[in-house]
Amino acid sequence: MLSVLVPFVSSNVRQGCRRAAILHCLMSRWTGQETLEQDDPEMWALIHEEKMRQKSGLELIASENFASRAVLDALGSCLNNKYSEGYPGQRYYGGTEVIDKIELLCQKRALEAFNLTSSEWGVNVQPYSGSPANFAAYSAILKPHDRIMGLDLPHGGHLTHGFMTDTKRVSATSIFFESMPYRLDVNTGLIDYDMLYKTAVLFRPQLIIAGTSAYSRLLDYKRFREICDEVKAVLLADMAHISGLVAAQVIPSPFEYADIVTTTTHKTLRGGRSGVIFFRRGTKSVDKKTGKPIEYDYESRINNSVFPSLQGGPHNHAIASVAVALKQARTPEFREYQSQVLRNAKAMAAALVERGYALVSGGTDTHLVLVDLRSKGLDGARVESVFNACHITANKNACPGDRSALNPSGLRLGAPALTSRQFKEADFIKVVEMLDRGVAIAAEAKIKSGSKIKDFRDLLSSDPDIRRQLQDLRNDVHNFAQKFPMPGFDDH
Ligand code: DSN
Repeated sequence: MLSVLVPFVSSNVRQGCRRAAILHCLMSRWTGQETLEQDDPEMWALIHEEKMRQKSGLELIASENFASRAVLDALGSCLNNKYSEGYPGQRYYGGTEVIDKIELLCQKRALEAFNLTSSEWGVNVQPYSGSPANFAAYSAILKPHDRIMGLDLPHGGHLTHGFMTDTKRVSATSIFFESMPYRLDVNTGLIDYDMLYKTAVLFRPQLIIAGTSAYSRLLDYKRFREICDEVKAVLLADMAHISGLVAAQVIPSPFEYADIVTTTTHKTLRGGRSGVIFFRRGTKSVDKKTGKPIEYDYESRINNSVFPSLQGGPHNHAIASVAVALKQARTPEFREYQSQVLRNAKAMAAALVERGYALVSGGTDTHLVLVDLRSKGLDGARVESVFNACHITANKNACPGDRSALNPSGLRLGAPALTSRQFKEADFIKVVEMLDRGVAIAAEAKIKSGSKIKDFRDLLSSDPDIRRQLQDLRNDVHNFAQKFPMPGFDDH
């Protein structure tokens, strides 16, 4: 039919017209109603591949989870289309009536999920994730070069808590503020609060962060508060890893003691990827001389810090997905899920100890365990590589005493994601059996490959016997994992 349209023109022009006509024809057929599979089969195939990876593997990354279909529906909704810089009632864009309702609903649910009253706490639900939330909170209440203290990254802290090495200020937190870490007592694997106190008295920080990324024990928020009061520091609790456990009230809450609380929303809380900042509001204290109330002044500072200081348009689809997760967080099913996360983590810890593994702090009170592989003559990087080859996903992690973050001794294992797939204690014991097989393969491969990690990785794909063992374990992992349902997926 196209050739009928251009029968009398020269060959070059005819070819050009033909191309344009085909293009036009293709473009005019595109309506925006095409499915992803029709519109972009390449991307569809990659997403499908990732979906199969998630379903057929064992997901043990402590900071990951499987969001519900409702959360994914909100994330993939038309809210992605809307700009709404500003806050409810004060936007820089038109057409934000519905967005205002969504953000206010998310704020209300955030307070309800943690049993907070709006007279004592306010909340900002716009941070794009946990790192921006932390930086927004710091820059709201600190001046450049003010002093902060956070748990050192190799001891279980987070990059944004001020990480720096001997030679480099790695995190922006350590570039823009002066950072002094506190650490674990290496003998117990527990936070050394006495040393934190002594250092804080000398360093006089304006802010102390109570938060962790790879610490399996409960935080003593009361002790943090006492230290902060002693040195007149603000106490910021970063509950990113544990916010689902806190919402379910299965571990202690930081809200009784903290001034500011930040969190991501996609870890134990199981929402979309986003961040939240809670801040105290109302009366802080009474002036002893004048008897007048002294009010908290965090609200406008934090709101201004998030927008317009650091961010532009809020991710409304993410905010809606967080609101959905916060509604779920008030259900009995969610509380039962979080209790099961704790039971599963404990079962995993006990099974590991039974098989002779050393755990930092000896066990767990939370959703994760930190395995110190030094007693097995191994390291996190080698074991992580073997696990990857068998579709067991976990991450290498520094242990107290480690010198290298790229080749650390530890392995962090978390229970939240598999618990969302209905794994129970007995299933985690089976998981540990498979982890142990992986570690045995890593030990054998290390003996065969020598001291270089590159040789170790090469050997995993070149040594026939190791390859066979990896294949056997991978098959067992697949057969086991596929039996369990996947929240949010069509084909379970
Ligand atoms: N990257 C996250 C974690 O794995 O702990 C923290 O942001």
